[in-house]
Amino acid sequence: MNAYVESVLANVREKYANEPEFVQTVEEVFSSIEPVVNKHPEYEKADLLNRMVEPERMFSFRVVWTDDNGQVHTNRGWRCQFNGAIGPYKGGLRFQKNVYPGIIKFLGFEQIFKNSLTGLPIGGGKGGSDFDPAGKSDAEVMRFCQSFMQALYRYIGPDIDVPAGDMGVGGREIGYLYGEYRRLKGTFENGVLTGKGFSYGGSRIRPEATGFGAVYYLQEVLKHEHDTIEGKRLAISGYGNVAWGIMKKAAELGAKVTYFSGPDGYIHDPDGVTGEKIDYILEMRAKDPMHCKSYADKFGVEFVPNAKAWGVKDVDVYMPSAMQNDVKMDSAVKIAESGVKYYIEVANMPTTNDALNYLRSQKHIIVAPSKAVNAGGVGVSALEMAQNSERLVWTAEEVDAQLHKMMENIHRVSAEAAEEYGLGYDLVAGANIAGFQKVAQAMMEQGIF
Ligand code: 2IT
Repeated sequence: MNAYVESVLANVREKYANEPEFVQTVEEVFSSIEPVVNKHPEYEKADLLNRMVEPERMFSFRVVWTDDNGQVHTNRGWRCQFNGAIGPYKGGLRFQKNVYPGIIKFLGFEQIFKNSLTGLPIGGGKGGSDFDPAGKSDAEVMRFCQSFMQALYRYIGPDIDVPAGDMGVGGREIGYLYGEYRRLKGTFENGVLTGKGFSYGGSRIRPEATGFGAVYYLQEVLKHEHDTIEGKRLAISGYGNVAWGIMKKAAELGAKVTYFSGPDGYIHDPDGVTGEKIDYILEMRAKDPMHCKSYADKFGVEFVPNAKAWGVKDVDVYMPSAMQNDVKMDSAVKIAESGVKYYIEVANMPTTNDALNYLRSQKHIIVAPSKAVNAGGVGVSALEMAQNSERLVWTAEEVDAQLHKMMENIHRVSAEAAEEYGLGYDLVAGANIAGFQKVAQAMMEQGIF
């Protein structure tokens, strides 16, 4: 181990012992970039790595809202402006009961390297709240979003920090957030948020972008292996927006999602989620984000309660697409034993570090990291920003073509970075190295701060 990297990791482990998800992502990224640090001794003198793990700015705020019965509630909100070296801070907002600074920081740290990989000028940021959207009425969500934006609006802007959605924040929430921003600022600065509705500056393909991008990335991996997507059976987790995009693009390209899951268990649909079933996914998600069993009832397929599909053998690709630390060591062992060749991470940090390293050590498995695979989402967000600043609207075909090119590039630069450092076809290390190099160079060139 490089002594400088080792000392930074020790520092992070000690200082942030109460933020385990953040420690986990720093360990994951920095274990890959050792060869780069070996090659650049000047990084230590500039203390580049300790600077990188400290957000440029992070703040918390009070979010007070009134429910439909007149009861007042107080939640916490955060925004982490992690690294702005290559562009305005960019990253989603997560509204979920379990959100605390460790979650915001892990997501923000991942976002730095992911955004760098897109090749577009966006820095890394993330935000959110411990607000629990479950069971809230539209009016309650609106009041919450308005209050959230009242606290945040002074600190964001199209050239400052551009939030978007993440778990618990979709088109509806972005609409309320943007409405409040516009009302408070008195300007039509729609480049301040992405994931907007099309009627007020949203981009075509943004709702599909993360899922579509993941499938385009998968195609690049398959191409590398002289294989094709045609006929491939995919086991994914989750049934949210990202899962929906994967289902749609997979079906379009002659592949199919045969397993997916929710918090209540998993669905096995051997015919694949296609046609009207894809539309039903959206409907089911909007109605009940906690249960997917109704899909099995409606379409007469198997539902296995309280279980995940990790380890099933009748698939070709695994794509964890639900949430962080979804795949732990026990699942990783089952995945390896299943004989499936492709393990393509989609959700942010879906694999614990021990499980990820175990899978990477299996010769018969190709592992692709989420920060590359899911980068199409934020990549199209950057295209939305470009359209907003141009005051233009691009067609779905134009956006999709750019997304496709972006994913090819991300795969290529990752593979090349790994190759350059003698690591073979290591997409995990390659993505970390490629993402890191650009940010490191920008920070070195901009002086010490
Ligand atoms: O994790 C992510 O990349 C996102 N939630 C999307 C961020 C964005 O700014 O579109």
